Amino acid sequence: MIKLYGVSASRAFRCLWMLEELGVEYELQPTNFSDECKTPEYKDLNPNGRIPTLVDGDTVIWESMAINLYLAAKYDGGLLPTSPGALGQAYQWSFWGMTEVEGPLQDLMFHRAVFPEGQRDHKVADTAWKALQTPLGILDDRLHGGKFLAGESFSVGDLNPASVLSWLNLANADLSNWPHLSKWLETSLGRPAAGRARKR
Ligand SMILES: N[C@@H](CCC(=O)N[C@@H](CS)C(=O)NCC(=O)O)C(=O)O
Repeated sequence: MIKLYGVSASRAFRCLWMLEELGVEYELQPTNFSDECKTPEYKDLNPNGRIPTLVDGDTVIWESMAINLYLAAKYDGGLLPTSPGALGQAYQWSFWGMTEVEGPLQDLMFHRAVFPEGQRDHKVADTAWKALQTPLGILDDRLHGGKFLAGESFSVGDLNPASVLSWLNLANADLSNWPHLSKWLETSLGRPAAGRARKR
């Protein structure tokens, strides 16, 4: 059976969401991000010592976006775009989420909401919020012309970036400047599979 190592309050949420969308049988192997992912046994699977990691038979994959692209390709849930152009866009928005958004968004989330007040650096949060203006505007513009990012229906090309952008909610970010993004994010995160993943 497919095994996912991680906890839902982590980047493993992204893969739990995908597994729940696909409706495949899987086991969540609870693994925290402080010590349980640093053991030699775990590092045999993922030498980075980070969660999530997916084990599917002989296949071991780490990196949350890669896990989701693999799952969408292997299991038929209609979540992998079929045309090469739309597939390319699914990769594009997945990599964009990781390279253009995740870093500053993590800073924003930690320094605005997650860290206890005494450990927050408001300058870091302000710099991160400034850095996010351009990518968030780009996504909003893209969604002005359509509901989905890769093809004509919800796909891994939406799930991957939406799972990264879900941190905007944890950071209590005001999205009123980007109504198309805001609607897409709300609709994506409102999918029943995302709700089930949050409860794992
Ligand atoms: N790029 C990786 C990042 C994985 C990652 O940083 N996971 C965090 C938990 S959300 C972790 O394991 N942190 C432990 C550490 O960095 O020591 C992915 O998307 O899978």
